[in-house]
Amino acid sequence: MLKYFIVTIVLLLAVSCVPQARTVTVYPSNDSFAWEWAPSNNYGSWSHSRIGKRGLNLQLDPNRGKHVWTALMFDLTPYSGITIDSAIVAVYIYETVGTFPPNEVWIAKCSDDWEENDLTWNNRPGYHNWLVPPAPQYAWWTIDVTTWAQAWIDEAYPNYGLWIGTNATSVSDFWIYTKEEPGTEVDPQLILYYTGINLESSSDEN
Ligand SMILES: [Ca+2]
Repeated sequence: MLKYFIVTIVLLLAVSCVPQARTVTVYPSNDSFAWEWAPSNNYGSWSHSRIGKRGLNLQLDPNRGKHVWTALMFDLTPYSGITIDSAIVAVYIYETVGTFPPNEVWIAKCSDDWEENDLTWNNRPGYHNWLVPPAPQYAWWTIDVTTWAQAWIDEAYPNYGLWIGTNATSVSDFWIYTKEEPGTEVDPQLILYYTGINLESSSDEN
């Protein structure tokens, strides 16, 4: 009997030491949008954010809208030292105007710091960008940011967050929730996939 007990304990220890594939979900520490139409306005406390090209009133807008970009920042300092297998940004698109402009929407690392209650179009940070896959409607839009997330964790690149924006010429408008939306079910997320010990997800304080 004792032999079986010892064998069981050894097997349990062996299994617990095998690295396991895990995920951790990080919610934004800052989120907002910047709108070329109202370039000195701040939207950091709003419960939604936007990506597109839109005016206040399409029929009255001689320029057929102005660009609007979403800014997201995720605090990764609790995860210092880990090596991730991959990372995705996920935002829930709950409203759309127009069609997603192919090859004109991008995700970008912000090149300077910003705060959600201060960000405007006029003071927006610069960016280093790449194009992203088309967004769905009324569904999660996921974008691979593995390389950037590992660089932020390693502090190889300053973590000033990212933009999701467009330089599209056609009118479109994609709406997502922000961390100000109650609960976390539809908040923007950075999901880290890694192998190792269990880590705690962040909260959004709302
Ligand atoms: Ca916000």
